[in-house]
Amino acid sequence: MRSILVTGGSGFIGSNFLHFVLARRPDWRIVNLDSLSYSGNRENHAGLEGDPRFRFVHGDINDRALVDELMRECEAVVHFAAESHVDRSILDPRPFIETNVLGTQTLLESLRRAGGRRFLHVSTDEVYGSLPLGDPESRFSEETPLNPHSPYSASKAASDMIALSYQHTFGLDVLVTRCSNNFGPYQFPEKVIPLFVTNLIDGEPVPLYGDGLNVRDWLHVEDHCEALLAVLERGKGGRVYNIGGSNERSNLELTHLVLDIMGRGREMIRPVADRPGHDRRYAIDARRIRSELGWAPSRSAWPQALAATIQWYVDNERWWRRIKSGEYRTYYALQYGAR
Ligand code: NAD
Ligand code: TDX
Repeated sequence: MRSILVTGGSGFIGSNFLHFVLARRPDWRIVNLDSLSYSGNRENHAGLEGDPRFRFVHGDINDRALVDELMRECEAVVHFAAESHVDRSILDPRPFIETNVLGTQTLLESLRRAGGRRFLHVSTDEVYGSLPLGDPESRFSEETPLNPHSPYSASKAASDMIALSYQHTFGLDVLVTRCSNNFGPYQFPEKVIPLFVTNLIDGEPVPLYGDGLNVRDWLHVEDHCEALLAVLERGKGGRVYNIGGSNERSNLELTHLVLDIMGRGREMIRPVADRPGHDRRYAIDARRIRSELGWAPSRSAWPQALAATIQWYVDNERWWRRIKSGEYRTYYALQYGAR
């Protein structure tokens, strides 16, 4: 039996990873350490709570004593825990430094003391910065220099480099993955797809930033989970792996598709002031993970995969309505009220 420590497993991608792995590796045990910040939700893994292979620990990755204790029990760490929303990092960068930078270093230090464990650091394409719209062939490779622009991506780039420095200096078995934008079930409804879908269910307009021409490369969360499992099991220590869907869409194209699938008209678009420092385009060159580990996305094709995700939010209204009725309202007023 393999024993894995997952951090941030109560969030969007982490909770999908728990379900994905326990369904495919019946002899694995997973401990999920999560502080249940605004985006962490125990309901995301309620179906696993009675499973003897799963344990939830409510705690912070900056709690060194707790981390040391959990580290002793496991053979590998998959590190998702983070402050993950660019817009929140513009409102208040501090928690991003505390969790993404200091929290990651706390885990690495504990790993260094324990020795002999694999550490998979889950990162993002945003660390590479932004690509121009006029050069559609340009992509981020693993050799592209890091050039982050938001407090969020700067904190993730810092944590990537600290993780790799522990590999280089102390010889730890560290891997870094950098993935493009994910979509799928259990995504916190302040990220663009669940925000737009749930607004439309409520008959509310969708706030589109700037000219809507910013491009993102959309990957289904289960394709991301499959890539992470491949890297965890077969990746080469010390390596960075890009993960992407080759599914580039402008925000305007995405918005039109969501409106069409939901049978709503273009009048539901509310153009709002742009995000400060808004990165123009992300696009991933995923040739390394394809050739070394044989991974390729199989669940991300649009419009079917987007329609299935929209249907999940239609079918799981209770899940998102509880979130949207809480602290979320204060955030929404602050973020969009005067825009
Ligand atoms: P999320 O915000 O949905 O989940 C983050 C989780 O981390 C939450 O459960 C939260 O409670 C937990 N957490 C936050 N601070 C913590 C702390 N100090 N201690 C313990 N737990 C803490 O985020 P997500 O979208 O699932 O992203 C997960 C990871 O994947 C992040 O590292 C993010 O940078 C990366 N990533 C996300 C995307 C994407 O499109 N969402 C793409 C590429 C990479
Ligand atoms: O209300 C909105 N209107 C809008 O036009 C929101 C919330 C977003 N947008 C635009 C901004 C982006 O160009 O949609 C695009 C996607 O925005 P987000 O969902 O906030 O994601 P993004 O900023 O691209 O970052 C996401 O992908 C990379 C995740 O949140 C990160 O954690 C991940 O690293």
